[in-house]
Amino acid sequence: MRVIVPRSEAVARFDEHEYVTQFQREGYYIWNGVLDDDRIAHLGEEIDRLPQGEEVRRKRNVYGVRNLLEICPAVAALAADPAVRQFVTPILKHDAFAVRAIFFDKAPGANWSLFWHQDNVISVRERIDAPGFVGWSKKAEVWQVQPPAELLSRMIAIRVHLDESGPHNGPLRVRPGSHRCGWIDDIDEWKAQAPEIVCTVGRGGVVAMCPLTLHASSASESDSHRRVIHIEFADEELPFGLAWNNRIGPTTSAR
Ligand SMILES: O=C(O)CCC(=O)C(=O)O
Repeated sequence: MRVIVPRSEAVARFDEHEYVTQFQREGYYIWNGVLDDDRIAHLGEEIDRLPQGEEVRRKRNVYGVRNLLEICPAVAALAADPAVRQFVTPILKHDAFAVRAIFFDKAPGANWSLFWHQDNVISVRERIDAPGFVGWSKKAEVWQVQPPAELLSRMIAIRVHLDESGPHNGPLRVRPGSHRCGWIDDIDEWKAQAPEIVCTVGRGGVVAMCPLTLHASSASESDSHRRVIHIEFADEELPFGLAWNNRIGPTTSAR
């Protein structure tokens, strides 16, 4: 299988037109040098300080956190920061808002892999049975539901990398163009038709991705951490009286 590792974008200037064109065609975009070392260190410290709770999975270190927009003000501030929103508003409307954020790390003792999949759930404030919304579950006290694929196709996930993600610490891999095909049943067909892209990205870099883009990641072969803050954005209200669990726009605050 052909594996393409994209060139580092660190030195180039962010070009909004190029960004929108690639994102819409391929369903992902990689950009380095978004956050500086101080900001990354601050975010890392704030996540380490999170008190034990249902949302926080910890072994030696924190390795997974749910509901980050609610429990970590530094991440809520990041979601409203122009450095992150520059990847959101060219794709969504200017009043787009963050609806969910999670944190995950791959580290010795907390290593993991994920087979090819599309992200298929959103977090909502309360359960209201509605046509097209299926597979209800509650995680860390928050309702999760699978919406129609079209809704996810109009969302964007911004992954802020707190550590370098290289070929050996389980980088994200994507199948370009898969976000344009709704729910994908035949993953093997996609694997045959679209070569995977390995999303290597530096500390402080960002991967922007449509939730429907087919993605996967292998376990890390390295001892280094691979910390990511993953923030999802939308720009539309939910139908049938459903409400997003969070709604952090450029000027509003959490909940
Ligand atoms: O960051 C990764 O390695 C993959 C995460 C992922 O697939 C997901 O959050 O759905």
